[in-house]
Amino acid sequence: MNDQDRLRSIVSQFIDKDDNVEIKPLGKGHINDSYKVVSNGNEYVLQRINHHIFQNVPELQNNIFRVTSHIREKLEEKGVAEIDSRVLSLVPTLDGALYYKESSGDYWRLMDYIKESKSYDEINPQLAYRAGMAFGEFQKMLADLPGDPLFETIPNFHNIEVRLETFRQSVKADKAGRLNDVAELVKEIEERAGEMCKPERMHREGMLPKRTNHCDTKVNNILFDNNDQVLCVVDLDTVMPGYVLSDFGDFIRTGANTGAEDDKNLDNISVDLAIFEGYAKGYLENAASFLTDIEIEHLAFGAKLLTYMQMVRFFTDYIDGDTYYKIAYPDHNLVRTKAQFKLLKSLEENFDEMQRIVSEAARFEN
Ligand code: GN1
Ligand code: MG
Repeated sequence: MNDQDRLRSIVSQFIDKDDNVEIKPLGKGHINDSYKVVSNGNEYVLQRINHHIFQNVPELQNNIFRVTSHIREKLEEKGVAEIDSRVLSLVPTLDGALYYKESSGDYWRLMDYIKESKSYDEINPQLAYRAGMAFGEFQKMLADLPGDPLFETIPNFHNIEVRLETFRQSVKADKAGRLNDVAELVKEIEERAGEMCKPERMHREGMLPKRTNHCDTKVNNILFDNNDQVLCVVDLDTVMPGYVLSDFGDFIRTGANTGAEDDKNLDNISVDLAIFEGYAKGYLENAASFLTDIEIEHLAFGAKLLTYMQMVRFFTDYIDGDTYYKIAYPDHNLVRTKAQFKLLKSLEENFDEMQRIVSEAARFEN
């Protein structure tokens, strides 16, 4: 069976068979494979879920179902128009399941495609403000999710202590024999390790709560409409308990970088403070009412932490021989590591100003 036939047969598990169905690759995710499907005038997103990374697909899909159903209810209560563009909808299989397991062992899911939507890899301060409002609202809507806490789809996903432990094991093993040329970067990581573990210490001391977080607040996980208004937040694989500073930080890491996540030209990379400010204002407009002072005081720190964490994660994958992230060329993970490090240094240089911006924005909201 060729690839198209295989994809068609998968799609036909979810919707009635259509000989004219169109299926094309979509998006830039580093983990799952996505396709756009057009059938009988309807548009969908088909995804192969990376089950090496998300090892419990039934629980993963159950999380997404709970989160999207809850958000849908909130939007209905508020009388929001065009709800289908404001929250993701899973399309079940014809048997009523939330995913399809192929005989090869691969897992697939289908969702409605959100019409007339677009995402950005680069934004301006106004869009950052709107994105901040959207992620603030997302956390707010999920604050009263009924039932058990969400399943941790990747255990310790944003736990930097655990990430550093894994990193140190990889350095020790040096499986791909790549360490010789990169010893300086190992040193840079270790020099900052104590500072970066602060949130985990604060959590143990009862000073920093966990809330329902998105945990992948990349700038391109927000969909905008043709008028550049936010439609909805997508990529819900990692919605789970976490520190709000993580969600804040991951947006800044991706949305307020003047360069690309994997920019080869390090001169392109620095923090854009106007975007930082736009996001902080939008986020606090919706979130200041439920955050503690300690959480607000650590939002800017979250930008440093998430950039550092991403550097550690890309670097670990480089040292391991590229087993986690999709790569486009052999030293892609090293290029990504260096790019994150450059951004981290810029965040360190601008940290006082970032703190000032956050406290100013919070004062305005209180
Ligand atoms: C991965 O697949 P994507 O692009 O949504 C990763 C994130 C990283 C990001 C780095 C499950 O996200 O945690 O921050 O790459 N997702 C997972 O760009 O590891
Ligand atoms: Mg993701």
